[in-house]
Amino acid sequence: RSQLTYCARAANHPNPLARKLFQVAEAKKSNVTVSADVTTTAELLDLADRLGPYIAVIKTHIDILSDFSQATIDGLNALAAKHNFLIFEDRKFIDIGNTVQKQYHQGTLRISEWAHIINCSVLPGEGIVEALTQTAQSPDFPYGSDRGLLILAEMTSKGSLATGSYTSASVDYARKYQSFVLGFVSTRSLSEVESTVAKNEDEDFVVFTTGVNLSSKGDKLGQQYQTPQSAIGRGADFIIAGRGIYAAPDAVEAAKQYQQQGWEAYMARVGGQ
Ligand code: UP6
Repeated sequence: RSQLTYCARAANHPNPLARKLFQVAEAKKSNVTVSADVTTTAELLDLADRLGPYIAVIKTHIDILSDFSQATIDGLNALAAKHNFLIFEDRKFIDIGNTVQKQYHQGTLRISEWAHIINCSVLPGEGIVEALTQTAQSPDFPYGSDRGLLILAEMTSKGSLATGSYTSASVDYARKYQSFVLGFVSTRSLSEVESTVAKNEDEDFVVFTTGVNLSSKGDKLGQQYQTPQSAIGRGADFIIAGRGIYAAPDAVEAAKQYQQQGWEAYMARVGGQ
């Protein structure tokens, strides 16, 4: 887990999008990613606008919207600019390289056009990371270094099989494709996980942790929660909360509460610098 401030990490990180992430966190004093798992464009844009001031990143599942259209993209882009947050599409790509390239950069959802951050599973092997990196770094990809990938290295659901050699391979590929891989979706820092690829002295992967909730320990479908304090103590740089925020009686109040607790836990981790 990093003991450095977002400010220091923003100053030193070789990846421009990672720098931007840390700058946004610092500027807004927020490490909250809201998982806006609502099913209409109107609800998504309403949440993004109301919670925008308190979050660093909005995480979407764009394929659960019943009415996705150009208006969804335009609305998200406008709100990201208005409130200075980044957009993370939690599509969890998991297929052969040739397929994921099309899912990312073509198709109905046009994910590359509006999502700063995407994620993938390494179940298919190294090729998936190689393929997404290749697309993002091809000369005719118009979004340049404003795009990045997180590797889904662990999962929060009960009985998750994303452990052991799967998690180690996630670290291997993150190290190998550092130019496009920002870091991980994981429940903790993975810097001490055994890997076949040597650790670079100054590597600084960004850790996003899902399954953060202040008032629940889990749901009836196997989700398992930890608190912001616990997640950040274990190495999360950004805490991801869905129902804990959007399903709270007052989503804005909840977002402020996660923001405050997330920030205090971060301050404690960096020693109040
Ligand atoms: N998510 C997890 N666990 C993982 C990976 N992703 O919960 O291991 C995603 C879910 C959902 C969000 O797809 O969008 O994070 C969690 O929502 P919740 O806070 O409402 O449980």
